[in-house]
Amino acid sequence: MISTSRFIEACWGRPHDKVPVWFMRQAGRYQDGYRKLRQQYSFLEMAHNPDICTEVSCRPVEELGVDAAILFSDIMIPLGPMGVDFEIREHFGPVIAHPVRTGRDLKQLRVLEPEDDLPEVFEAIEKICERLGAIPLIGFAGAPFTLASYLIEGGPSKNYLHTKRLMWEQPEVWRQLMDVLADATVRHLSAQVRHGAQAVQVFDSWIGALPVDDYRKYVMPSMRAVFAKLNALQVPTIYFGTGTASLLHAMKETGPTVLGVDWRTPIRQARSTVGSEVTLQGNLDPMTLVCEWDIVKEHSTAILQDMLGDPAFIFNLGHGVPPEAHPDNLKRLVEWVHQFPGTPASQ
Ligand code: 1CP
Repeated sequence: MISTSRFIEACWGRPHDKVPVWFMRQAGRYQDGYRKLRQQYSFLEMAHNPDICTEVSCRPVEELGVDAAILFSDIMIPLGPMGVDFEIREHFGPVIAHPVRTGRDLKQLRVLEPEDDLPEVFEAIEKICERLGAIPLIGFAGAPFTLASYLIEGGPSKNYLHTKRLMWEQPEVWRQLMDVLADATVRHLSAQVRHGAQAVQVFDSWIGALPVDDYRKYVMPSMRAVFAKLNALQVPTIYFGTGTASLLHAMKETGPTVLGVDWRTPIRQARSTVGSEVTLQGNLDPMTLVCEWDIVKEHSTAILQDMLGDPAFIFNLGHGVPPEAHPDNLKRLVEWVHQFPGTPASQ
């Protein structure tokens, strides 16, 4: 398929008209429409209902004019059919009934069969793609480390005590867990691509908890395997994490098409760290969105100027849209980003 999307072109570092933009967590509680739906349904009810999922995934494209949609789902969703009993608690996050801490716990996880286990997700993807027309849909999944951190800790964590303990004290169990989760990530994303997703993002949100030597030893092998398999699908692959200043080079070595950068690392510094062969995505501080427009403009302009003329750049936030963000700021930001050319005028 020949794509004319500026988002896809920028993923491949090819010329395009304007700087593409989308926002992590662009569907969510900052939107009136989302809040209204959430009064009627739980998060999981919404994510498992193809019509609601389609509506919530498409609205940001229609309301904000972003260049890509992201599937409304969660990194935890594939873990349900793999045998993990969890809930999503409001204002908190995922809570796992029986955390995975031993080789025996691990044996209870079963292989994900995406289309059999989660048919509603793939029905939603087909509906979203039909409604979006030329705007691409980004599929996503959690990365093995970040999924493992929820499974092992039993929920959100600050210090990743149990995760690091298992990783260091039971390296063989850790390796098996990484393999099981990497396999699920690849299966889930491959199925999303089969049903129409035109790019995939792997969220390793909490990978910044690791120093680079541990990343290389305990995580990198599984990430290399993930991207080797995903890249064979011939859609752009995006790898995102937070707190990654010292990890960016190693993350790049795992082979994604695009590297997501959080707001703590200046984007020009990220570029000089990783070289020119990978597209960068980022990295406005999400907290600017709760401020007056001038603040959003000032911070976004600095990023856009740093990346001016770089065809391998996608504008995004450094992490997800906060629930307190002003929707107007997001709308104006899309218009502002679109005033910047995607490649130098001379090309
Ligand atoms: O645009 C979108 O909203 C896309 C949908 C999306 C995505 C990409 C959701 C909906 N979750 C995710 C991925 C996700 N889930 C990540 C990676 C991205 C990131 O770092 O933000 C992570 C870490 C989770 C786990 C999770 N699920 C959390 C974070 C908890 C923690 O450890 O701090 C939370 C709060 C959830 C629930 C959730 N997922 C999504 C939404 C809109 C919500 C809130 C549910 C609600 O409405 O109450």
